[in-house]
Amino acid sequence: MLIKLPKASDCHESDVTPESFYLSRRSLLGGALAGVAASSLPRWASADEASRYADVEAGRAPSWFAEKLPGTKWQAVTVKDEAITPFKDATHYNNFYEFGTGKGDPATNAGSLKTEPWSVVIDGEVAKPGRYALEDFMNPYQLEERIYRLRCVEAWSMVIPWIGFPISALLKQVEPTSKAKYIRFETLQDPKSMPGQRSSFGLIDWPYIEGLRLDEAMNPLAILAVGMYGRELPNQNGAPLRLVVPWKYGFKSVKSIVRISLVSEQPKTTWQSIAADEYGFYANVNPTVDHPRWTQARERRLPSGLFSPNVRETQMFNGYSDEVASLYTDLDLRKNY
Ligand SMILES: Nc1nc2c(c(=O)[nH]1)N[C@H]1C(S)=C(S)[C@@H](COP(=O)(O)O)O[C@H]1N2
Ligand SMILES: [Mo]
Repeated sequence: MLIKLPKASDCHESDVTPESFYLSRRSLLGGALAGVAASSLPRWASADEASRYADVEAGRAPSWFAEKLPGTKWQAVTVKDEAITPFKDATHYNNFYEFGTGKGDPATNAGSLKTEPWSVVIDGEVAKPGRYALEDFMNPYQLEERIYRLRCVEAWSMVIPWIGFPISALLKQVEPTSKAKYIRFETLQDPKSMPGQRSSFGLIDWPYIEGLRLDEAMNPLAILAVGMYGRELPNQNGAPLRLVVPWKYGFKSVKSIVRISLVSEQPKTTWQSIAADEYGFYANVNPTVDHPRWTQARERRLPSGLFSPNVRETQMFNGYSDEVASLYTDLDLRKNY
């Protein structure tokens, strides 16, 4: 069992957070910051949250987020015995082609993304369609911290402490009709703020589209995230709202979502449209089915350098078999990659 569903008795932050990335609340409040005027603290919801992870750059949280954050169910799901990737790596080694194809481009360019105000459209096969301001959209949900592995199809991986809520809770709110079989997610399309969408060499037909089967979306591990490392999402990580499905390759986890549609047919996803023989709809992490250009048997766990590549074996469903394998018993995973 690699996921620890915590009982109060066995939930220790040190289980998932290596010493170097963890400052105890007591040492922070009693030590370095004691006597510092509250107004000079970074804009955290509270000093408590600032102490969860070290070296986290403070952002400008929207007020709805700051108000919700203290009620977060911390470490609702964790990864045992694996270090959390430093914030710096998780925010400076990104794929977000709307801001360029280089790994550093999103960190450099995503400042132009305007995340407030933000609205989300819910449409298609639902009893309650609508367009919601993000703060209203988020109103029904309690935030949970979910510490998940993220495995990119390019064979690198990280461990990221997301903050979000299960998609199953959203589906309960919007009430899919009996015709709804899939859920489709659409990223913002705004060439003015997204330089990658202005590029004339682009092979991508914007906006970026992803999708899940409805039963996959209902799985308790599938979340919509609004934060990470105890703060709101940085723009380069898909602010203000993104999908996180940890048993699938990273490209399924679509960023900066503006539209969520319940549909009866399997949506055509961005990467399928680019190269259907390389990127399938399911995209479950699978060490036994190689990508044409790279093996999926192993991965580089970031931070990874020339002299310490930090290579590890890739696990079936990225280590989440116990939770998700039952979704695929009727599927040939070689054909449905
Ligand atoms: N809209 C959009 N979403 C996207 C991408 C993208 O280019 N555009 N890249 C995907 C890929 S390939 C990966 S690996 C993850 C990376 O998420 P991270 O940068 O937060 O680690 O985002 C995914 N979501
Ligand atoms: Mo990826």
